[in-house]
Amino acid sequence: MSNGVIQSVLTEKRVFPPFPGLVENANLSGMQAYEALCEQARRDPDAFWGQQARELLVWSKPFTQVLDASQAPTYRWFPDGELNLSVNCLDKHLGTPTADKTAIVFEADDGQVTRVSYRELHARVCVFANGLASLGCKKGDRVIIYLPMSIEAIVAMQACVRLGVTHSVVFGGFSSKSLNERIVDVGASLVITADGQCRGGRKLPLKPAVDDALAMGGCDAVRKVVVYQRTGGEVAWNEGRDVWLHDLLAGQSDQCEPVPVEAEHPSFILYTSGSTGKPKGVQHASAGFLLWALMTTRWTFDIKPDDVFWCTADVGWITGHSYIVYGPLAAGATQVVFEGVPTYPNAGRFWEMIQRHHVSVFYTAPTAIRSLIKAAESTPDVHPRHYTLDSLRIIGSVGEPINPEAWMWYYTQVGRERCAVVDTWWQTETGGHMLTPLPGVTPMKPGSCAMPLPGIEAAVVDEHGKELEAGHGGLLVIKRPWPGMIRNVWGDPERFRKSYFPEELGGVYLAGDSAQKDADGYFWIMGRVDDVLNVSGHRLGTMEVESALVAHPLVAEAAVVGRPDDTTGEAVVAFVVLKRDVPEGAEAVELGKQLRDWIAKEIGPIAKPRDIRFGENLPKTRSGKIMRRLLRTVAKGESVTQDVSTLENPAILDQLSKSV
Ligand code: 6R9
Repeated sequence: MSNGVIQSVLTEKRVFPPFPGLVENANLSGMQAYEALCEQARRDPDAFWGQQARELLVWSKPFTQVLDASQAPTYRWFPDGELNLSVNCLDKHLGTPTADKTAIVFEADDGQVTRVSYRELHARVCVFANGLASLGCKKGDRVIIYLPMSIEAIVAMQACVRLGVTHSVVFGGFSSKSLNERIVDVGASLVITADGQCRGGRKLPLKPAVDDALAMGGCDAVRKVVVYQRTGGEVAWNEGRDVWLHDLLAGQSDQCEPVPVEAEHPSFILYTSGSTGKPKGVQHASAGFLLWALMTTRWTFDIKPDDVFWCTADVGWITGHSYIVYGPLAAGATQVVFEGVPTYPNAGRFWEMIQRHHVSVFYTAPTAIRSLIKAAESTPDVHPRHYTLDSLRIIGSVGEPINPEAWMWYYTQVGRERCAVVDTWWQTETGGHMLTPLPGVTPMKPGSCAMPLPGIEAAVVDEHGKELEAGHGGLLVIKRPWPGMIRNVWGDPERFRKSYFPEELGGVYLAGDSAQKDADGYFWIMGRVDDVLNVSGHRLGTMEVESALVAHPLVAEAAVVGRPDDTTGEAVVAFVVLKRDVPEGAEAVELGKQLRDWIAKEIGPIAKPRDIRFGENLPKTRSGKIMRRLLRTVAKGESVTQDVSTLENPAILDQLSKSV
């Protein structure tokens, strides 16, 4: 994957100018306006961010200082201001025409559609917040949300921030073990979950994972488990601890006084993989996060009152936080929220939904695009050409590099050569888009995420922090703080500093991606520089998978690497040494299956290795370091041409080249 992208920097010559119709009416219109804004932000950052924060956010106590850098790299934005995020997403629309506009068009897995206006959503959030308050939830508490895609999930998150409660959403695909670790790490006092979820025509249980997670220990702070009834399936019930959501909400008032919080109050903690075995709890602030989510929603998606926006992400990921729960609501947009999967009842589901709901701004991931390309090739009936996609004007991509071929298909087959393609580069830690083309500004190059947004100073540097010239690959860094940035790794300020502001780079934010700039100033992302894989747009630490593997009673040692994959970007390949002889034939297949299921249980199904290779050892240097570079070559099925003279045990490579 990353190789494909590097290649494309050298060969990709196509440039598509922005469409005059989009430029004319854009919220940020024309290259000149963009450059002027960039210049303004560079010249006087405080004035720039201060003005945005005053104009775009509603404050209960106005701030007098824009940036406090005295404790850098812990930057504090608008530190003496106070506000409430749910007021900024909901109450602020109540006295305006937006109040009766549709906020959410929810389409369930089975196709059933529910619409909620801003006024109704506000009432539902108040009822939910009152329910949480009746269970003793208050400002400063942490609540875990483990829910399927639903209106309830959005309401639950908004209800938390209404009370000043810090939410931590755990994606429904994570295992009970992962859930337990997050509950323990945040010190949650409450868990909100559902009996189950509906995906691809099936009903899958969810609550048993919560029951298991709580039984694993360390969760003594959890007083209650609130359960949303979605599937109506049987659930085990813990009297005194478990509460049905409908019982909790019955009779609650639809008015709830919002709790003002300091600008820097942690709005949420979201876990993401890093280069060690333990995921990092990325802590975001309140004001700065919302400001950046809103600014980027307006710029990148060019949201207008009559747009219908659809971001296909799950609220369990940062994309769902910034571009479902916060940005679009603060912008007063109408948005589609989808419960199901892109391939059910068939792989035309996305196109059919765009047609049905007249979606004008669509935002999805390259992995989805690539799998729908494949589907359209094998089953021509689900090709986007069979659907009316005239409503589209902007189509976006996020999560991993989009290869130029997939970009071209998206642009021609979905966008019909009249939509802006916004390839947005950003991270859980950045809170919102950082590098992206803008629909009314930027000529598009397939495979490039173009240029930084105004206020963002991005650069490519070497390992000493020296800025590199165009055409040279290096580390992607952000040179100045911005309001949406990560504030801390929850409970671990040391890790925060070390991971993101390493001393040798001189105080800039280290993204962990490699990139290069071309002669026109366009950025091309080449992939991660750390031991983080990107599988279907999901971050996965190789160490995380390795720790899980060696936790299995039969496993002595394991090394995990990524292999480029046409559909998922990267696939997990695990090299495993057992505490017994190397298995062969049917036994190896059976053990491989056991280990895959084990990983699904330890981390979640997304982390399951595609390929497991057994060997009696791993290739190691004489000093005992595992040679991952060689394993990556072996994983690709290529023959090893690298120098293996430092290898303790070269013969092992042959053994490991055979898949089971
Ligand atoms: C939003 C999100 C972040 C990592 C990031 C990078 C990769 C995301 C990308 C992209 C190339 C893009 N990434 N968007 N790479 N082009 N447009 O995905 O957050 O889950 O934290 O992942 O994803 O490697 O560092 P997160």
